[in-house]
Amino acid sequence: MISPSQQFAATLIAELVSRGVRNFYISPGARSQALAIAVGQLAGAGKLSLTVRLDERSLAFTALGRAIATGEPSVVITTSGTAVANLHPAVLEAHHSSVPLILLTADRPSELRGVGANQTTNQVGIFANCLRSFVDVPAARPSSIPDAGSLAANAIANAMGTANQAGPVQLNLQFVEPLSSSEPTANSVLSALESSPLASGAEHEELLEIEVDDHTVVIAGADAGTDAVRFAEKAKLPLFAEPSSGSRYGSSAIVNYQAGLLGPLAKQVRRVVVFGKPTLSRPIIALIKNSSVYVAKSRKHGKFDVGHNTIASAWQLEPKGLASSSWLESWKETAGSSDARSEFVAAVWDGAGSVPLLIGASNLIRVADSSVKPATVRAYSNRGLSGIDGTVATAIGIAQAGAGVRALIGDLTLLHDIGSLNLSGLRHLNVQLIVGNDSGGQIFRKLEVAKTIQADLFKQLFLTPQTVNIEAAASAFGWQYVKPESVAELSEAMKLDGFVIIDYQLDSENA
Ligand SMILES: Cc1ncc(C[n+]2csc(CCOP(=O)(O)OP(=O)(O)O)c2C)c(N)n1
Repeated sequence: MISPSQQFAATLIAELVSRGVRNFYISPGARSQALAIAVGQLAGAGKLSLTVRLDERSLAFTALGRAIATGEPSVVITTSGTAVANLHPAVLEAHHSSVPLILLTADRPSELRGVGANQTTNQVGIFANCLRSFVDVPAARPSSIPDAGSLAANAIANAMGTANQAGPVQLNLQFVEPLSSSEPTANSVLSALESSPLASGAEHEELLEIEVDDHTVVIAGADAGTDAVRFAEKAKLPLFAEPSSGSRYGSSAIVNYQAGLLGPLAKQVRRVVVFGKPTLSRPIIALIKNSSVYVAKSRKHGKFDVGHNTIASAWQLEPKGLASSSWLESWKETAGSSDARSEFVAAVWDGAGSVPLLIGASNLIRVADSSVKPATVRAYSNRGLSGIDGTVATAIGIAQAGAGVRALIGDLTLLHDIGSLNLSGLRHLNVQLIVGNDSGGQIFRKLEVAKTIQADLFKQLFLTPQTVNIEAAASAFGWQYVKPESVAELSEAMKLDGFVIIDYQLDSENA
């Protein structure tokens, strides 16, 4: 017997695959069983890459990491109810940093909403304004089967941003009994479809010339990429590039621009040209607010304008004029900062080689920002919302793209996503979690409140020190565990293969 549910699910998955989508992620559940059977069949035939994870929050962040590293949409499949809600953090991050995700959320038929049916909530609008597109798809029935081809084509186009910015899309798929059947197989449906390459995102020709002089600097925030480097080098301008900008290399990059901004040089800046999304330092935001601002629109982060003072923006910027070499040299005179933390971060950054580096959202990315040398490191960071959640899972997804990963994270960031250490359903990967372990959120020591409230209250409310036995956790989840005592031992540990936690002790009093 053929169930309409299976026929629809097999066709939808086959349509996505025939249009070049390869990376599928699923958590177990009953309502989504037809989709599970279809992806399982195509995975068995080598037509797609399938990852099964128990926890939907881990699942979605793993899918996000894969999509960040590949630029291709990841498909995330869940059952109904709270399973869907668990996708929310990753969906928000994908929305704010334009990562293509296609969510296939199984649901009960609409007539069961609001009447107390088991595992049934209103999944329509659950992600509110975070989606590029949403369709509440009625259940397939013998009399009517939804058009899977156009649903798949539109989902891919909207996720990839062929008309707009990339981001998450949701197909909320209602299913009625019988929820699955052995026929038709997704393989037989796929073999009858023509295959086409994945649609790519929109290309923008818009170009703007910006006059530059000895009062101009270039700021490269998250995902600024090579454009910022090209602009700065062509005009001989100082380049202030965050570690996850993809621009912290070349002859224009300034290591400790933050220190420079605290001195007299800052007063000479009148014009800034911004690429990507700068988020790491207050001096940079202050500089942007006090200058004439020109912005390169970013495929990932759109038009950055935190100071509401952008004079002009375009997709491509070209410098008009040239700064004198003394302007650039004067910025290079500020040395990078150096202490135990920056030595630790430098060892990870300098040893990155061709392995991608994911930097967690906390103190260590700021240490990197003020100290690491210009180098072509493939660095990533979830700067859409700068959450400390889902970082282990994001790292695993990046590793799945093929080149392994190292994640530089704080101890609370590890604990927040400890469930993602669960390796069941994952193949062998090279994933190193390099934990700067200073027992708590040392980033908060930089807040004004650290000086204004009692020390023990500050510790209880902000630092939130932890005493988890990370070695035992590593062993419970089947990860290797190493505890280097020096930077030299850390560099040795970074040569290990497989799933490894590197627990590096840092001072908890002097962050
Ligand atoms: C999901 C989420 N919750 C809370 C925060 C606020 N927050 C920012 S940094 C931080 C502490 C991070 O501590 P840790 O990972 O140990 O890094 P450290 O600052 O010590 O280097 C917290 C709770 C956040 N960014 N994301």
